[in-house]
Amino acid sequence: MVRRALITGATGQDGWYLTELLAGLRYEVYAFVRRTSNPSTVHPATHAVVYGSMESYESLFDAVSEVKPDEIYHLAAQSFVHHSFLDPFSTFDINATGTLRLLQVVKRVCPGAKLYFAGTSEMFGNQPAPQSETTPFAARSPYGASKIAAYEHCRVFREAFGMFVCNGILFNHESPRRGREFVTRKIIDAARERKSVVLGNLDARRDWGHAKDYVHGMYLMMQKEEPDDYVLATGTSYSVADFAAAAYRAVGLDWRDMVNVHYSNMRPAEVNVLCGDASKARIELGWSCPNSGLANIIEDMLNGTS
Ligand code: F7E
Repeated sequence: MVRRALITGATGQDGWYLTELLAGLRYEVYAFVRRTSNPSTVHPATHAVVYGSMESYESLFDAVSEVKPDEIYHLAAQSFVHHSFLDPFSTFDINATGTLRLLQVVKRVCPGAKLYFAGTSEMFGNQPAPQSETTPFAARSPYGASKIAAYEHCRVFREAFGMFVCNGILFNHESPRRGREFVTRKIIDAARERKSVVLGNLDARRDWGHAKDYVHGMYLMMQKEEPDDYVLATGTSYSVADFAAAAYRAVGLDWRDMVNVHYSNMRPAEVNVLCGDASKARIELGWSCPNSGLANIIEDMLNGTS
């Protein structure tokens, strides 16, 4: 029997690598995308595109009814933290209410399907590192708050209705397909062109992994008999300044000559240090992150090889 996977947010970085992985495992992959999406961002291994948006219950209902997926990977989100301060309403509608719409559709149409929810380390806010599945949430942005609301609904549907819903709590993960608004891509694009870059907070520390490793973790979570929550992280954090220094060094430049700071890139509230403990995923899923060293991520992003 061919397994069918439906991916919301299929046009993003993770959707690309997940489609590649699942199609390679002989899944029929269905991409749930907005009509306004650029067709070139849909992976060519996609079996079919179904149009809709997280804001529309009806479009979700139609998509899930048509595809009847075995596995649903719910990656769609307004994922840019900075933007969430400027537009908290659409962030909440897409990320929190959108997830609730999907949960309700799955409950009605195919309650036996497995569902993966893309939770995030932003839910931890400034809780002391290392953060794990037992660390309490304390969001610092409308984005983080919207993801906590979605996460809680996933947990409630799992407990109340016995649905198979996994929550991945993923720390930052990057690749050549990372969106241009995120700091790693911004630095890499500038370094590749040997140009200077204007950034915000250089002291923030992030636990950066490679998206390829993280989509594999999503898949592993969905192969378990019982749904659960898992942190995916490398366990090492670097500052934004560290990342800039390493990226410019890789092209033979000194970051101190190339990086300027402007307050417009600062956030009203910052998450200072994210560094995850992924022991549970390593032990229970056999997950590892071989592509995730900082040097490898920078090389891969500079060369745009994958
Ligand atoms: O910022 C600082 C910024 O926008 C990283 C999303 O995938 O990962 C991502 O969220 C850090 C922050 O990612 C600039 O203040 C300095 O401390 O690349 P970012 P993020 O906010 O960590 C989590 C896990 C998600 O779930 C999100 O969806 O870098 N920073 N200067 C800057 N950030 C940006 N974007 N631009 C700057 O100029």
